[in-house]
Amino acid sequence: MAAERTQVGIVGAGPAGLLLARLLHLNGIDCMILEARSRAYVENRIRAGVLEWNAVRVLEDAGVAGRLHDIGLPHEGVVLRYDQRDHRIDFRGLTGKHVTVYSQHEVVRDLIAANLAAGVPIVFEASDVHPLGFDDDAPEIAYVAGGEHRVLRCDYIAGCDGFHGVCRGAIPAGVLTVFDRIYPFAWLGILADAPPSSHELVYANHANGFALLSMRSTSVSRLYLQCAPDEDLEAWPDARIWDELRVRLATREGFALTGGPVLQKGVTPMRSFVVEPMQHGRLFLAGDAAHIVPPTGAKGMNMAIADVTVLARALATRIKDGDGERLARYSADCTDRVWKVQRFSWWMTSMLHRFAGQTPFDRRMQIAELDYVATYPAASALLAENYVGLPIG
Ligand code: RFL
Ligand code: PHB
Repeated sequence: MAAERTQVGIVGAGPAGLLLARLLHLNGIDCMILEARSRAYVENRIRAGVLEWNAVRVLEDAGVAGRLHDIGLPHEGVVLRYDQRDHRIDFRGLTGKHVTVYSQHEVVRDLIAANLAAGVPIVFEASDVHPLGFDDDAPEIAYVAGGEHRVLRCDYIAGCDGFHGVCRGAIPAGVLTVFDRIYPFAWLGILADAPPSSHELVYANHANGFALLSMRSTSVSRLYLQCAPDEDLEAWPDARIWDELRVRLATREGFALTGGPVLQKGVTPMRSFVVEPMQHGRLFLAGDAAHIVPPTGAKGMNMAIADVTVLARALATRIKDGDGERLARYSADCTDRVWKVQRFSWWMTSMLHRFAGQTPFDRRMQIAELDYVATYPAASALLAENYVGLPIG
């Protein structure tokens, strides 16, 4: 069996694993990434699209924000649409900050390029990945690559392998406490070759259910419709999707939604999930491996970025200065922020979706809440402050 050695073994080449590797490398720490999928697969996986203000600062400091600033779209507000009327939340005016619309797969491409250029090894298509020995002082990751059984010996393991990865499950039973909420709806999402019909994202609360108008560029739209968790995509030919989007996004002023060829279609389940602690022995969980949020607040990728920013600092202090205090506090430092972001994502989800069994009273409460958020500056600021992102670390 072939054996290799590094300081930090990272499982997963999503935003969390790739950014952690980049930050560790910049701190002079050796690491290696093991990724189950191919490079082409992870570079083309369409997911998130909104970066918080501080997430962009982290990517700038990591030296990977060149393309982000060239082609990313700065957004200084979002629109809440209810009762077929628009109410803009002005991020710039309320917080002095903005968010940036830039696809997650572009972030992934930038990070892969930077890591490979710096000589950080990434093993794509690694199978049978197993983190071992993290309970004591000899962590290692067993895996198979190119048909060969290999073992990566390391000082620390970072579990950045997403919600369906192996690291969380490798922690012995009884160590982790799971907090979980599954929502009784999902999102049917499309990527369309159509210029966005609004300059800013539109979050619409409609009696038929939630709709979101988002974008990936000035020529590609990303749109979502609330649907059933087991929605059959076969029942949604493109024309039906556009018709329903037009109903849910309609305004009294006659909002016109530009359609176009649908490039991709999918159903995203909605879940809030947190495990505590985000660490056991020398194994540290980050990003979706430790927590997921419903996408209504656009927070998943941003939380992954925040976690590994904290983790990279803590590992660097431990490895370079011999001071393990930050590393010991990693989980506590992250979960404090994680729960606030969970609260925001849950609140946005509750305020904007249609719930089965909703009474006319419940519906009026939702509209009153939206109206309060849209019209009282203190309430608008609450949304804006969370949307542009809470401080990291
Ligand atoms: P990822 O991106 O899932 O990466 C994990 C990586 O680990 C690999 N892996 C393994 N590798 C080796 N061995 C194994 N056994 C492995 N098992 C898995 C996987 O192949 C993968 O490459 O997790 P990470 O890095 O924590 O990043 C999290 C984000 O991807 C996620 O939170 C966001 O995409 C969520 N999300 C959004 N987040 C935002 O911040 N803003 C948004 O606007 C936003 N919109 C979204 C979203 C997620 C969506 N979907 C499809 C879930 C919109 C959607 C529709
Ligand atoms: C997206 O563009 O995919 C997106 C934007 C905002 C969200 C969720 C997803 O809240």
